[in-house]
Order: sequence, then C-alpha cells, then structure tokens
Amino acid sequence: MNREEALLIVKEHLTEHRYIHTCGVMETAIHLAAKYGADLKKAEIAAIFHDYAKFRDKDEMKEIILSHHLGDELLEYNAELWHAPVGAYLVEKEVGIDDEEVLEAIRNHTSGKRKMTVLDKVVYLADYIEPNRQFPGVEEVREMAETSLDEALIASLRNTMTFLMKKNQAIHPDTFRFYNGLIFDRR
Ligand code: DGI
Ligand code: FE
Ligand code: FE
Ligand code: FE
Repeated sequence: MNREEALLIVKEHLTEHRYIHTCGVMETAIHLAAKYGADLKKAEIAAIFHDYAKFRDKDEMKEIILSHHLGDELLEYNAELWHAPVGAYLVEKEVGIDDEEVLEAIRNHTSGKRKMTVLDKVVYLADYIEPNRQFPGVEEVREMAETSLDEALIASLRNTMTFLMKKNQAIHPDTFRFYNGLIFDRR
C-alpha cells in the first residue's frame, strides 16, 4: 500500500485536526526512522494508521478488548489507552495490514512497553513531538530527539507521567516498564 492509498483510508476515520496530526506524525516518524535506523516504509505506514481507532465508540473498544483478550487490565485505566491495541486489531482486520512490526508499533504507541523496538520508539516519539503538538516541554524534547532517541523518550515519559499524576490519574504499568527499561539501558 502506498502513502496516498493509506492516507485516503485513514482520513475517513479521523477528524480534520487528527488527520493533520497524523500527517505530522508520518513526516516526523520518517525523519526519526532515517536518523535512528528503522524501516522507513514501516514507520510511514505505522504512523499513518497509529490513531486509526481514536474515534471508535468506547463500548465497541471495550468489547474488542474483552473478546480478543487485548489486555483486560487495560479497562481499569484511562480510556485514552484503548485506541492503540484496538487500532492494531482493526487495522489488521479492516485494512488488511499484516506486518507484525507495524501492528506492534501501533499497539504500543500510547502506553509503551518494556521492550520497544526502534520502530516502536520512533512512532511513539513522533506522536509526541510532531510539529502540530504544542504543550509545555515539547520543544525541549524535539531538540533532544535530534541527538538521542532514548533521552528524548525519557523526557517525554517524564512529562506524560508528571501530567497524569498532577491530574490524580493512574499510570499504566507498561508506561512504567517502558520508562524503567530506558533508565536501565542507559549507558
Ligand atoms: O492519540 P494521541 O492523542 O495522538 O496520543 P496518545 O495515543 O499517545 O495518547 C496520549 C494520551 O494518553 C495522553 O494525553 C496521556 C494519556 N494517557 C492516559 N493514561 C496513560 C496515558 N499515556 C501513557 N503513556 N500512559 C498512561 O497510563
Ligand atoms: Fe494515539
Ligand atoms: Fe503518544
Ligand atoms: Fe497520535
């Protein structure tokens, strides 16, 4: 599937704002993939489809998570997390994408997990720093992304976890595992 076909498919499932975000993630993911050695084509496709399920009905997502065992504990946590594993499931089922590395990058793009591949990390970080994102601290992470993938991820996770804690929200254990793993792997 080429870029134009993929964008045409995903556009139907997104708002205008989310489509613009998706294009930003696509450009940024390709840039990071080239810089850090991930497959450019896989980064492009994973980025295009990463928010495919963002606007699905919550009950539909809940039903998919339960019936396909996408991680039942997920339902206890913020519903913001659900569109990532549900997206991976639906992109395979509805769009026919069967590349496990691409699906895995979509699956992990919100919570993260312990062992993230370079492709997973590239999509995760691109989602955070794409040019249309504006929140406190993002510029610093953008700059770090030019020199170290892992250091930029540590900074983005620090921001996200602090943001969630300030709102008295739970943090998914996979987010802690991702963060802890990056700290352990630091040389
Ligand atoms: O779908 P996007 O808005 O592009 O971005 P995303 O899929 O990375 O979702 C990020 C949102 O999820 C962000 O506002 C924080 C929220 N969130 C809620 N619980 C958690 C969480 N993010 C992480 N990493 N871990 C959580 O436990
Ligand atoms: Fe998302
Ligand atoms: Fe994200
Ligand atoms: Fe996104």
